[in-house]
Amino acid sequence: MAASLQTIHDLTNFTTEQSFKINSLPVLGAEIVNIDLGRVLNENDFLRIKQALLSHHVLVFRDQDITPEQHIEFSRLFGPLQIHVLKQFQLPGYPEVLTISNIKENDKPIGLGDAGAFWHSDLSYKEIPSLGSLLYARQLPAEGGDTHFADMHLAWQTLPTHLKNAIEGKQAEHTYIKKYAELQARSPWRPNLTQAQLEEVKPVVHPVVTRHPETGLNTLFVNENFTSRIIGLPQDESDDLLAQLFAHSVKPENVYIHQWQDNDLVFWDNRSVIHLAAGTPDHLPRKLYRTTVEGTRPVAA
Ligand SMILES: O=C(O)CCC(=O)C(=O)O
Repeated sequence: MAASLQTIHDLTNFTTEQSFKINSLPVLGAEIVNIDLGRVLNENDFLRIKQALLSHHVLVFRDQDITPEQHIEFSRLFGPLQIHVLKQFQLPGYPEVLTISNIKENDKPIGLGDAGAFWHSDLSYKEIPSLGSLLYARQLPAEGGDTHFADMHLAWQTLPTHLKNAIEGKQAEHTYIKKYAELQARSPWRPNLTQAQLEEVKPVVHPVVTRHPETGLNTLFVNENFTSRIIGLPQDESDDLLAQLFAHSVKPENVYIHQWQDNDLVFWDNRSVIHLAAGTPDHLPRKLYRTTVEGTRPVAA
């Protein structure tokens, strides 16, 4: 991961270890209890968290009481942070923090309320997609608002042979604007993208099957929100193949459903999972803050 161990060592050499527990969740993911992410982390604690992320792909830190500065500081231990193209939804004063919320103030949305309406891996539409995202619950609805996570290593492992053969050696285009018009039709408050924003999110091409840079595991690296076509196939064949890959990826046996608790901070590995915001009734306020850690250029398996 990007933060050098020396930096971590310098930061944490003299802090005491925290005695947190890591409990596996069903299908994928782990819950971490008895840790305070607001404290400077001891090097051993950092390494345990990093290893847990690689093993479980989704980490649920319970009962966090942290400031935006602490959220950013913890996130930065894993690499530089990426700034979302919709800058109007930054937490004021903190460009690294994207507000995800259905709340409106003076008739204006304070956050990206429909983020995650389609399955995706964050920033797969960038040349350098995200290593992971850290989403911190600040206000939760009484019902709804779950986030679903699908294991894309398992998706690859269980892919039928004819589909594995169909995608062997293939690359796919990812574009931020694939579903943008559809999202604008559902959420009329979604701003039109400026020319400068469009320049920031030009289509990119990534391998369909990638190798996780740290574990070496193969991953199916396509998602409904951003993957627009398989290079070299006619569009109808590509649409049909992608539809089969999307449907396979999110079979219930591949999916962990996170039901948020107050003050959860969830850290997921965008190289291992895709995720979906299952939806919140409009009248129930929901607000979360997200940081996004930069990864590396995806490499073919
Ligand atoms: O709000 C959620 O549950 C998930 C948001 C999401 O998909 C994202 O931040 O990429």
